[in-house]
Amino acid sequence: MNEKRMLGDQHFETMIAEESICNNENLVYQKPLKALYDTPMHYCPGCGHGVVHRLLAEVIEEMDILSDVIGVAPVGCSVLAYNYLNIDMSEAAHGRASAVATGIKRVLPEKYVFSYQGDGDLAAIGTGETIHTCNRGENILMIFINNGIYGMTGGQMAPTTLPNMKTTTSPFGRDVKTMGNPLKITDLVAALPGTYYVTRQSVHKPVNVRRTKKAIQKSFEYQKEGKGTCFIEVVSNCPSNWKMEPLESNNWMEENMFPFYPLGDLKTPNGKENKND
Ligand SMILES: Cc1ncc(C[n+]2csc(CCOP(=O)(O)OP(=O)(O)O)c2C)c(N)n1
Ligand code: SF4
Ligand SMILES: [Mg+2]
Repeated sequence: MNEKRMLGDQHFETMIAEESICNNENLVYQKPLKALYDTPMHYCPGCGHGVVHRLLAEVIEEMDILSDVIGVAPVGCSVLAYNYLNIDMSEAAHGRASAVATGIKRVLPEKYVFSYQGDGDLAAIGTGETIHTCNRGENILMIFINNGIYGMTGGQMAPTTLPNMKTTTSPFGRDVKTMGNPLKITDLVAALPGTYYVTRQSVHKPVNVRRTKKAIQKSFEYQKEGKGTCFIEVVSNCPSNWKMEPLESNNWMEENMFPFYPLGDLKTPNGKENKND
């Protein structure tokens, strides 16, 4: 008996159907395998970090700048970004990614340079570096993943944690009277003269994925023109430390994070603020 037939008719038919659609003419989507290693990522299911890595890889491949781009990884859940992106990358001490990126860009101005940081990294320990990099207008792209929490270290309160949001260090919810107000650092950097393009996006739905990809692409183009600092905040989730299923975390993010951190452009070259629909 034919070996495939032994698998059962239904399974055999599925295999035949898959074979007939998996060809180049029907290809609509595939991994950007030049810029992204073909390896599983360590991120928790549903986490936004992996999507942003993939978008970076897609843009880098499509712009054909694989050998011309240098990334700086943070300390945080995305500390291993260099294990996933097949480009030149450097690690930075906690909070210092934009300072390291500044140094790289100044020594190698012809390269496309980006830093990649979480909210604890960029808006807590790295606040000084962030503000001064943006104020100096360093010609780099800064990517900021805001999940409102210290993900890697077990879910402590971050500067971006929402009022009343529970974390391991605010178990009864963030009390702004004693713990301070959440820091909207993207609004701050948008007000600085050195930033050229500042936007806040997300990657939880296809339309948002496309907008974030476009923002990355535009930022690299502006960098080529020497325009100054481009800053992309991605409002993201942390299903594990929010203690939610992935879908639930995305719904929670829409209901709670987006009203506080509205999506859209905060600073554009034509001077207009564009809020997402
Ligand atoms: C100087 C220093 N202080 C503290 C730490 C501990 N630490 C590692 S990651 C992290 C927070 C990461 O949170 P975030 O930047 O929001 O990234 P996420 O994991 O949420 O993506 C902290 C406090 C460290 N590694 N080095
Ligand atoms: S702990 Fe949170 S931020 Fe870190 S990989 Fe898991 S879901 Fe993502
Ligand atoms: Mg975080």
